[in-house]
Amino acid sequence: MTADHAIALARTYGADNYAPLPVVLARGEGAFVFDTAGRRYFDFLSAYSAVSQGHCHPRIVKALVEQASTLSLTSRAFHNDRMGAMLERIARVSGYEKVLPMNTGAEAVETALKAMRRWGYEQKGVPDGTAEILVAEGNFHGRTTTIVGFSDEPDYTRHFGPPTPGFRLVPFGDAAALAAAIGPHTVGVLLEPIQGEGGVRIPPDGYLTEVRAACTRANVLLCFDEIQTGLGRTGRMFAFEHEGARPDLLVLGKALSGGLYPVSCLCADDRVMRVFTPGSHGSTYGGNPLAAAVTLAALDVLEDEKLAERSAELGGRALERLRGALRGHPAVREVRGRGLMIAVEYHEKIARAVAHELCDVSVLAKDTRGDVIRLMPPLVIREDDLNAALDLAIPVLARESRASASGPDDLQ
Ligand code: IF1
Repeated sequence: MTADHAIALARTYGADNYAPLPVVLARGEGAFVFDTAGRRYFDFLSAYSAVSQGHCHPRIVKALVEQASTLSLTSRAFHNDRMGAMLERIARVSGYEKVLPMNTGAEAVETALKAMRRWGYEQKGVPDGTAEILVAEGNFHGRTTTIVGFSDEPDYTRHFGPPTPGFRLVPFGDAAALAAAIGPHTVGVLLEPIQGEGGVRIPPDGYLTEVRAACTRANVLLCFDEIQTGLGRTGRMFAFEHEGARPDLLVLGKALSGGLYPVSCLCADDRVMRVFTPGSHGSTYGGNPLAAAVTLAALDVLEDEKLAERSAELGGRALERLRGALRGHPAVREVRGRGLMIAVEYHEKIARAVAHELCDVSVLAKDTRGDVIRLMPPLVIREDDLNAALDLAIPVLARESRASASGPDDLQ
């Protein structure tokens, strides 16, 4: 299939809810993807960090293929012989007593919201129907009606109302403002430890610790959405480890399956997870044997290949190189990052144009919020490949003049 034909089919039969770069990918291997003409690109998005283990990792592919021809789906009406091992493994890796498996990130976030509300009514004693959950300005937690209802990004929310009540926005990165917003009906706080879509916004040092302390003081549950930051992306297994601020609920997705299958989950200790009783929550595909086999292999790869450590080392060196190359550049506001989650922020909304130009030099990266370019290669990338990609990307990132954003605005 030619690229033009593939794009024409998507335009003709697809909903118009994305504005992708004009590249049609047909194959992936490790840190590389290849288009329909066989041209090789560095993948510097990693499917928003879902492909941290690299494209088509042989160990994960093997687990998928073997399990697919053995047993794929039973539903939770019956036990299956693979789910338990997955739950045990996630519990060990995360350090929580209990794990509730779902499929997409948004579903796992919804699971966390339901858990916090029930805990609020049944454990904290908040009057039924009045629970409030605090969320951060600039948040991104998925696309369901409830979740977009508390987003402050008009592209995500416009005309999808009325919003689900019971959520209140507080400024991101301001622990005092968050503590002050906690009221008698507050049952939980939901945050990304580093905001991904918000532009790789890293909160000030001490923020996570102070938020943790404020929640403990007020008997409010703290939930971190580590769907994007988790599983090694920021140089630790979880971003909350940078401050030792262990949340009461932890939401994981994306790299949990290394990009081979949608797998997400909620992790929590029993005092929270026990709010779920038979019939109160579920999913046809959640916890299926295929997901379990893939997740076990994806976590094997993460641990055996020490991907969190790689992320810290390679990310630290890449950040230093980018800072050196872009320091003092008139168009660049800031270069920031944790591990291999790196962003270049410009003064103006030129990031979409930069993404197009990076694509031209065979580096696939993604703009967000108009002024930020994210650089997030798979954590398995070899150091010489990372340097080769930076050799290509830096002259583009540092280009002195360019017409402002070409093409439509960033709509993911
Ligand atoms: C899209 C962004 C990234 C997430 C966090 C939950 C979810 C996501 C922290 C929902 C998903 C994705 C979804 C994708 C674009 C993307 C994204 F730019 F929109 F914000 F990664 F940065 N929590 N993020 O980042 O997970 O239900 O999608 O499995 O096009 O919506 P999901």
